[in-house]
Amino acid sequence: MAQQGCSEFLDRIDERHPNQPEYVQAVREVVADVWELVEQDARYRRARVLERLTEPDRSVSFRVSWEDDSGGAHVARGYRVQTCNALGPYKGGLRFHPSVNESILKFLGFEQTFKNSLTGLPIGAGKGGADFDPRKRSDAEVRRFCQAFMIELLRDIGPETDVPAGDIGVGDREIGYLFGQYKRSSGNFAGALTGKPLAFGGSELRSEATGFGVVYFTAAVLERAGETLDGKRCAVSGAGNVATYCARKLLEEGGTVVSLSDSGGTLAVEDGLSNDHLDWLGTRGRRLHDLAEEFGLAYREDSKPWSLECDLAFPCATQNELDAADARGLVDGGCGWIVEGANMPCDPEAHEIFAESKAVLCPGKAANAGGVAVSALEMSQNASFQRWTRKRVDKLLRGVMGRIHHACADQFEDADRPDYVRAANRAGFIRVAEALVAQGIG
Ligand code: NDP
Ligand code: 2IT
Repeated sequence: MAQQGCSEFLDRIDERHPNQPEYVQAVREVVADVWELVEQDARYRRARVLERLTEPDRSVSFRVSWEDDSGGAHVARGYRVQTCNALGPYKGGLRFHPSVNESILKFLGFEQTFKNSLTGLPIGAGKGGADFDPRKRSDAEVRRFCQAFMIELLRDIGPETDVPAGDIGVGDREIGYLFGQYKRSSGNFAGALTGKPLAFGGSELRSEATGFGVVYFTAAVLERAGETLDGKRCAVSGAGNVATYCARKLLEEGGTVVSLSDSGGTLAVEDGLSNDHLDWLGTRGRRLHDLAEEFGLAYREDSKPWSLECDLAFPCATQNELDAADARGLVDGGCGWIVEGANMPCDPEAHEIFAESKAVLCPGKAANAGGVAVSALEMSQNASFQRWTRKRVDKLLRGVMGRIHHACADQFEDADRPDYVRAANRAGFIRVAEALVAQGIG
């Protein structure tokens, strides 16, 4: 009966969200793990908690017209999905990438609901962005795009309503331009965005927070298994914000980072990357193949890092980047832990392969929550006109990642076979479900 109810619910999700495969994938993964909680609690069923969580509160899309350096006009599509504000103001990043569409933003907002709940901080969930590609544009073009985007987004955000931040293609530079336009148009110097540069309202460690948090979470997982990162071989994908700060912290903890990657291929470094490599890459616009050329390293075009020998794998690029063949390669090669720095990087078939193996999969909604957690700390600092030290923010970040690990461990049904995916889904769901019940139907 329970199974039938669950599959009928998922059939309705398919019908209500046609042509939105990423969204349906994210919902299926969570619903499978929390269905039993809903079955067991009449309050959740009466309040239609699952139906409400799977329908975003509000979703807007808007035209963004902007001008390139030669005076040519362009039209992009911008979005903001306000997923759920049961726990606090809508909170989540903006993504600028040509692949952006409503399905991807709805999936990211849905994941964000459970992630933000797991942090224990007062933040709801949302996601936004545009199908604009900043990688191919000059600095002036990026600035004009950000200004045009913010003029449209402005009416929907604010420090107590919805607080966007960065994601793929949106870093310090873009947040700076977006904030400048928000401030000019609204007349308010308010914390309506996080990830701001330190000079004007940003928090210490926000840039590093997601990657560092991934490693703090990993250290807790390994500690529980009686292990440490020291001497472990770590394959990392991506070469952006999350991947590079994850790699930095892995080096600090004694790990050997055997790869980074981007949409063109993989930088494979048998003896491990060094801080010098990461320093060189840190300069805006530098690419992995240039790094390979500069230091005489191997860049393998059109390949992923998952065939490299490793103890841990850190997919930190994008959704569904790791498929069944990759998962099989990792498991057969003896990889023991897969820690998701990106959102939903492992596809459903990869999940099945990991579940049937001894490998432990740590889901993004737990492992990569450090970024949004420090965003929430930035909101606190802005609201109280304070600026905290790096040491204080780092201590708070470590505390949040440790508590997320505890919240997961409390949910394990078989302590010898920790299922972090199920545990994170359930722990994240309970807090937000209780809030929805307590706040009444609406
Ligand atoms: P960045 O834009 O800084 O970097 C993205 C990296 O991933 C680039 O190296 C990019 O390569 C690569 N990449 C992007 N799309 C693809 C693709 N389709 N195939 C292969 N490689 C790709 O983004 P972030 O590091 O901020 O984000 C990475 C992931 O982490 C995303 O899933 C994001 O949602 C998630 N995340 C980010 C947080 C943050 O605070 N920034 C917080 C939590 C999660 P190329 O340059 O060649 O496109
Ligand atoms: O996916 C994510 O958690 C982010 N992109 C960060 C969101 C935020 O509001 O800091």
